[in-house]
Amino acid sequence: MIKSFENNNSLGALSALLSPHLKSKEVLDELDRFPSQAIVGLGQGGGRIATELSRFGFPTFLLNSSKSDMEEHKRLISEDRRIVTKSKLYPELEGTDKNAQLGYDIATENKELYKMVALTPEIQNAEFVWATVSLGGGTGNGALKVALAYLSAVRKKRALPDGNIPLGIICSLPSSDEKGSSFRKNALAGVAVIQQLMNERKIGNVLIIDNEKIKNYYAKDPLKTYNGTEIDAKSYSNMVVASILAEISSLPLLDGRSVFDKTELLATLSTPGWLSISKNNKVSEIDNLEHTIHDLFNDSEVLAEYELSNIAAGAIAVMYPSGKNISPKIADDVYQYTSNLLNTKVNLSISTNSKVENLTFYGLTVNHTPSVRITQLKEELTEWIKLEEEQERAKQEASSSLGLDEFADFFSSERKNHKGRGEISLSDLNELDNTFELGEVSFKENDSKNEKSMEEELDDLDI
Ligand SMILES: Nc1nc2c(ncn2[C@@H]2O[C@H](COP(=O)(O)OP(=O)(O)OP(=O)(O)O)[C@@H](O)[C@H]2O)c(=O)[nH]1
Ligand SMILES: [Mg+2]
Repeated sequence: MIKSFENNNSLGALSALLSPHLKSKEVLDELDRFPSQAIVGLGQGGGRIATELSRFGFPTFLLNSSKSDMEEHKRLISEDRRIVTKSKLYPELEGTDKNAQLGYDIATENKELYKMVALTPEIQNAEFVWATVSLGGGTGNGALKVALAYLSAVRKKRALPDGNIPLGIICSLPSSDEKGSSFRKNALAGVAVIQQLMNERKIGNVLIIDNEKIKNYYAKDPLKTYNGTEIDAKSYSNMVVASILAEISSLPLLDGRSVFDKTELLATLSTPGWLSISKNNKVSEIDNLEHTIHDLFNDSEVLAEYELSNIAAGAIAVMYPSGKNISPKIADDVYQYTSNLLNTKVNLSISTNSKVENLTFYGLTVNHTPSVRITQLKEELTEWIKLEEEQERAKQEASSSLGLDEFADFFSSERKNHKGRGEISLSDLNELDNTFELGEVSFKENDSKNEKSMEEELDDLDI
């Protein structure tokens, strides 16, 4: 079960970001109904996001090809849940240095570990499971396809009545000051994988953290912890995502004029699509409700920005400070304005709370199209490819001006044979048969690569 938001020593600096309503008696009394969630963190960024979420008491597993990346989380995540994915081909590598294709190969090599995590009781029994990943990198991004195939198969057993699967992804997108094409290629390839999983209804919501948006916002308003240390923008973004997720997860606990119940929240989170979360806690009086709702969805998105069109599902929550007068018409009005604006089915929560000082609004939309940052990333990628080609040309020119062309093939590229790194096998030698006409000599072929497939359901999956 979730730990109390009031007496939780693991929260650390995250505590400062949480909405005060999480520490209210209304919420604390109902904590046993808090939607149970489990987390699988892939790669370094994914591991950091996951660890931030683990502070609430959510069971959390980390998988990474770099052991040292995960060491930073040893105080919060036990060793048996920090799982190292090793590569036989590249035993010395820790991470992929932003090579998502290599990340995919390593994940495939380690698929038994991903199956093992998917089959843990924590993942099987949670009401919702999140996989977390940074799409700019190689290890986590490359692992997405493998991890999600198994997670989805397992979570399908807990599908909602409409068939949607309570499994989502939280992913970060690189910011504009991360240099080079590889971050962007990785990110766009990752988005393509995710979109396909959505189209196949293998996952529900995907929550994007736009590192560009967070960086710009954070530059204006950096956070200092109680002891005065500054927090870097990426750690801050992980805290923001953790706090907003806890806040929206608490909505079903709020009692009031209109209740967004747990089934509705899980149905929203399990709808395949890109989840946008908006928040406004600066309203002291409502003078123009329609305007406030418009601003909430258009200008108060917390983690990434979206075009407000093509929406699959929506929800709005309004929390009043206790003692504030609530107009009897409010539920009808909020419902009407929001469903007109979003043009889709809308869930509604209207409640009062003893700890909030201002009115607090939350808005959720599940969008068919991803964040507008994707279009920018595509443009940035085109520019980087052009720039890198120019750099390559300049490099060639510089080297040809040395006049050493006759040595160009001295270290021939044919020597670079990846397969050559492992031990030589009988089948490698058999390839030489034709060259030396040893055809009549027969060796018994025993190809260890053709292992018999295991019987478990997961083994039959085609990734
Ligand atoms: N939001 C967020 N983004 C992060 C964080 N750490 C790294 N990133 C982003 O993640 C990308 C780099 O990916 P990593 O997570 O370092 O990569 P990886 O999965 O470990 O894979 P390798 O490339 O093999 O190391 C960059 O775009 C970073 O901006 C984090 O804590 N939060
Ligand atoms: Mg790494």
